[in-house]
Parts: sequence; structure tokens; C-alpha cells
Amino acid sequence: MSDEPTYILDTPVTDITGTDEAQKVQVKNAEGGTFTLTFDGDTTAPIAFDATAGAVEDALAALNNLEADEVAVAGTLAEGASVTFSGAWGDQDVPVLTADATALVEEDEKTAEVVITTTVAGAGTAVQRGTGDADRTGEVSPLSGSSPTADREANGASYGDA
Ligand SMILES: [Ca+2]
Ligand SMILES: [Ca+2]
Repeated sequence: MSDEPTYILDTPVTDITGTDEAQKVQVKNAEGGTFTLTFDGDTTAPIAFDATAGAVEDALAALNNLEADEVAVAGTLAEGASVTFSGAWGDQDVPVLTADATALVEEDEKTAEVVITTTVAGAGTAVQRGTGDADRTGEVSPLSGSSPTADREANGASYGDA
């Protein structure tokens, strides 16, 4: 018998796939200039305040820690461009982008800024299913993103050795 704790859900869980993280990047109050984005310690080349989604995607894909098939950008910076992580960065909680907005040109004496929000929190693929027993293989539960204890509280499931 395994020494690993066994995780038991009373309520079958049907959402067994992971979730790719999405973050929104919005440029506010700018009429010119550039900004940079930093992902997990790596910073892009300057990006125009009104760059297209494709240009933002290219800037991110040029980072050492992101590849072209791992990041997709859609929408406009003015309305809020959606940045979705996949591939090696998919199905997990990824670091939030940060921005340097100091090279933006402000509009109408309002402070130009880059606002980044996580719109879809990434999460891993679930490893415990249904009402039966299953080995708990990860410290962090993909169901809640925190712990099996939190899952139990959220789902009314039981947890213990079997
Ligand atoms: Ca790259
Ligand atoms: Ca995240």
C-alpha cells in the first residue's frame, strides 16, 4: 500500500482538463511612446502604445522564456488585449506580466499607464476523479489551485487514507 495519502471526492468532478491562463493588457491615457512587458524576469523590447496584437505577440515570443506557440495575443491594447499562455506554459498558474509605462506619452495630462489583470487563472490537469480512490500525486490540487483540503471544503468531499 502506498504511503501517499488517498484523496476521495464524494462528488464526481467532470472538469478534468487544465486551464490555460489569460491576462489582459490595457494601455490607458497614452497618445504615443512605448512600454515594455516583463514575464518571469525577462523583459521585451519596447512595444508601441498602439501596437497590434500580432506585434505584442511577437515581442513576447521573442523572450527567452516564451516561444511563439506558447503565447497568443488578441484584441487591442486600447480596449485591453488578451494574452493567453499555452504549451509549456499551459495548464498552470503562470506569473502575471508586469509593465514599464514610463516611456509612454500621456494624453490630456492624464497619467499614461499599462493595466494588467488576470482574466483566467491557469490551473493544472486534475489527477483525482469521481467517487473512487486515487493516489494524490501533487502537493497543489488542480481543482482549487491550493490544496486538497480546500477542495474538500469547496466540494464537500472527504479526504483520508483508504
Ligand atoms: Ca522566445
Ligand atoms: Ca497567474
